[in-house]
Order: sequence, then C-alpha cells, then structure tokens
Amino acid sequence: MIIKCSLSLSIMTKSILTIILIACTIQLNAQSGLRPRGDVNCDWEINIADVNALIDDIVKGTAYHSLYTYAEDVNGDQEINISDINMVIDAILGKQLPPMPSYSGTLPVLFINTEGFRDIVSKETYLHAKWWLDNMDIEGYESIGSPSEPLGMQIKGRGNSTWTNLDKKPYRLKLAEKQNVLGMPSNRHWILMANAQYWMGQMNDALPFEIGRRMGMAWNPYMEPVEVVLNGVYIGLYFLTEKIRVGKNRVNVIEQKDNETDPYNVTGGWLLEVENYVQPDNIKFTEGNGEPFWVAAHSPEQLSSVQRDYITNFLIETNSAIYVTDKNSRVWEQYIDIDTLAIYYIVQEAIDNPEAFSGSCYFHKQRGNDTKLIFGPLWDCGSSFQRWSRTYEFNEFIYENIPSYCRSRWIGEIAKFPRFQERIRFHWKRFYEEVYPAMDKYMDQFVAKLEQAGNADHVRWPQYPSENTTQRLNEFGKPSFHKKVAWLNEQWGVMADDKALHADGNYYNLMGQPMGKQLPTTPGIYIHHGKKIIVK
Ligand SMILES: [Ca+2]
Ligand SMILES: [Ca+2]
Repeated sequence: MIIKCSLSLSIMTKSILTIILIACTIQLNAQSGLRPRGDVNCDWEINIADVNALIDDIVKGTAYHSLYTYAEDVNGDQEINISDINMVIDAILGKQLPPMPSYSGTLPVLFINTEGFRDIVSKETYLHAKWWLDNMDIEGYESIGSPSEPLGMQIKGRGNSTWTNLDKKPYRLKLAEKQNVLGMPSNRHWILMANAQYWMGQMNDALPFEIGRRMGMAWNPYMEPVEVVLNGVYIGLYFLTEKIRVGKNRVNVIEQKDNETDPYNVTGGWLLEVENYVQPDNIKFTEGNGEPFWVAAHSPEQLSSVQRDYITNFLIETNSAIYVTDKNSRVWEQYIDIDTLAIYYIVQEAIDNPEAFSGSCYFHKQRGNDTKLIFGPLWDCGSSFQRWSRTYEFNEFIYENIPSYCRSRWIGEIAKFPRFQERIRFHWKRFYEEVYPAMDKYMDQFVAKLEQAGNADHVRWPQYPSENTTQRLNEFGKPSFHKKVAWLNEQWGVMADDKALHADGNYYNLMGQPMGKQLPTTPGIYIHHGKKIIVK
C-alpha cells in the first residue's frame, strides 16, 4: 500500500517535473567509460527517461539482480524502489550523487559495450560488442583502440555452475580481428575468467599453470589480470585468458576436419576433455571400476561415425590396458604418454586438486597410428586446496577421499603401476629441486600486482573474497601448498631410487630389507607400496 501511494505520488511528481527536468538533463561524455550513478537506461545521461525506466520496472515488478539491474538500484539497497527514483530526481536537480564502485586503475581496464547495451544473458548466443583497452599508463601494457575508435568483438556467457549460480559471470570473447592483448600471443579467442570464489589470493589457476610451464608442459593458457567495465558499469577484476584451442600458439596438433572419414586422418589431432557433467554428444564408456566416463571432443567438434568409433575404441582400449591385474604391464604406455601424465599429475597433487581427473581435464593426440594421449593443457583448478580446514594436513593423494562432487578417473588405478611411480619420482625430483623453490616469489609478485584491483572488486562484489590478496596468500595459500608439497616429498622424495622395489606387497624397513607381507609388529618405520607406515 505504501509503495503504491509512493508510486502514484511519484507518477504525479513525474508529470509535474517532466518539463523542468527535461531542461535540466545532465549530459556526459557520449557512451564511453563509466556511467554515472542514476543513469539507469544506459544513455550516459541522467534525465527524465531514467525516472520513466525506473517507474516502468517498479510497476513490472523487476527484481534486483546484482549484475543486470545493478545500475537501477541507484541508492544501493538491493531493491528497485521509490528511493531510487527520488535519488535520480535529486541528481537531475543538481545534487551530486556518490560515484558507483569503480576500478582501481592499477591494472589495464577493458571496456566493452554490447550492441544497444543489451545484457549478456546467454552462453549460446553471441552479442555484437565494441571494445577498447586502456593501459592506464601502466608500464609494460599497450592500449588498444579508444572510446572514439573501438574495435569489434562478439561476447557471450560461458561456464557451468559459475555461469548459472554466481552473480559475477565469466565470458567468452571472439574478437573481430586477431589481436595481441596484454602481451599474450595474437589470437581472436579469449575468455574472461571471473574467479569469483578464489579465496586464497586468486592463485588457484596461476600457480599450477606456471608450475606446469616450468616443468616443460607444451602449453598452458596464459592469463593476465584486467579490470572490466561492461556497458559503462564496473564489473570487477577479471583474468583475460587464452582459450584452449588447436592452434600453433596453443594446442599444437594438426587440426582435424569435422566429419572426416579418412581412416588415417581420424587418428588426430584430437583435443579432448574429461567432463564432470554428461553432455548429449559426449564420447561415453564405462571405466574399469564401473563408473561412467564422459569425454567431450573439442577438436574436431562434429564427429563422423568413423571419427567417433576411432576415438571411442581408442579410449576403451586405453581403459582396458589401465585396468589390468598385472601392474608390471606396459601396454597402457602405448596409449598414454607416461611422462606428460606424470607431470600433469604432480602439478595437480601439488595444488591438492581432487577434481583434477573429474572435469576440465584436457588431453590431446597428434595424428598418427602410434601417437599417444598427452595430458594437458591444465584448466580450471578452482577446486585446488578446497579440502583446506584449520586442521587439515594435506596428507592424502588427490584420488583418496575425493569430495562427493568429484569423480576420479583412471589416476588411482594408474598410480598402482610401479613404472608410473618411478616416473613420478623422477619428475618430482626436478619439481622439488628446480621449480618449487622459485614459487614463493612467483606467488608474491602475482598477488601484489592484484592487490588493489582485488580490493576494488570486493567493493563491487562484497559477497566474494577477492580482497587482501597478499594476506590471503600468506595465511591460506602458501601454508596449504607447502604442507602438501612436504607430504608429497615424504612419499616420493624419500629413498626415491628404491621405491620401485617396495611395490611388491612386502613391508620394507628403512635399510631396504623385506620384512614379509604382514604388517610388522616391531615398532619402527616401514615402507609399503611406496608409502611410509609407522608402527608404534
Ligand atoms: Ca539515462
Ligand atoms: Ca534501491
């Protein structure tokens, strides 16, 4: 009742004030940069049209949404109501309103205006948009385009749960022209990652991608932090990220044609992903442990029956070779490149990512009759360190006690092969001695660069933990990483050269002598299947 009275009052107010207000329109720089608080209809002016737009939406019952109607909530009480109208009228009559939350200016700013300033509500249909990048005079970055000379792109939503469940959305960008952006190799295809739930200083992806690179993985996506303004509204800190695709600068395999039928050409290149959620066109089979196994084909995308049969059979044969009783068998190594898998796996263990072999698990295969599956690139390590709690010691492998929302395909079974353990230990030594010691410095620099942009992001999105990145890294990120690495080093670093011997079912003492297959009763430390066992 009160709202109705207020509203009819406001409609009267609107009629009375229309003539005055039209004369008082506040005009701003045409459709560039940030819109002022009170410009609800997206024309970069505060005028009677904004009052009308608000009244229409209140009458329609439009609900507040922190992305789509954020600018309509002029007074910031998370409702679209009469108070917003009053504030706009105040603004038209000359009152200075507090500014909207804005970027920190400590990172380059990416400006995107969609055609007609339409909301991005689909992850299937692209919207046409204009964009430019302002380097904010920060050394090492180049501006691209300008408000008066913007470039073209198409933009749509992306992601699964992050798209559906979160207010701060990730986006997929397709530039009109190939472009070198923020120092990354020229390409048309990019992703804006929101990383809204990354709470350990935003390093969930950056750290593993960098470790993988230093361990010699062929390619992991580069990502550069950037602040983003969409349709004149600041939407926070994002990571402009190279999209995983087949290409010379990305996954460098031969691009196989869609619907190819030539029996040799269908042997590659393949870019595949193990999926969390089944999709209708997935390659499907049952894993040796009875669990469903879903694989998406990203390249090629449209499969002929020859292509589908080839890759399905290849994966089923791989699966059979993994689930053999004789773990000294080396048949599985004809299907999977053991060393790239060992490296991929070590990176995922170091960041304790139990989702590693569940979803966002990419692998690829070059064309050829004797080429193997190569694990990588790394992607979406958002679940890394998620098992954190005040008391959790990070003393499990990622395929042990996995959370209910994950599956763990193949890796637990592959870990039983002594040959795989041997290759893990070989690469672990390289990681531990050459890569690990440099990671603190890498993380320090990474979070320091983000600090102020993260704080600005948190003003825009107070529901997400993006602020105080350095403190978050030091309090949560680094201790988790160091704990996990220390535990892994106990498993893989101690008596490394002898470990293959210890996988035969015997308990070994620390002198390397077999003590039989029953747990020894004498107190001491023993090695069993490569793990330390303490008998008290
Ligand atoms: Ca307006
Ligand atoms: Ca409001």
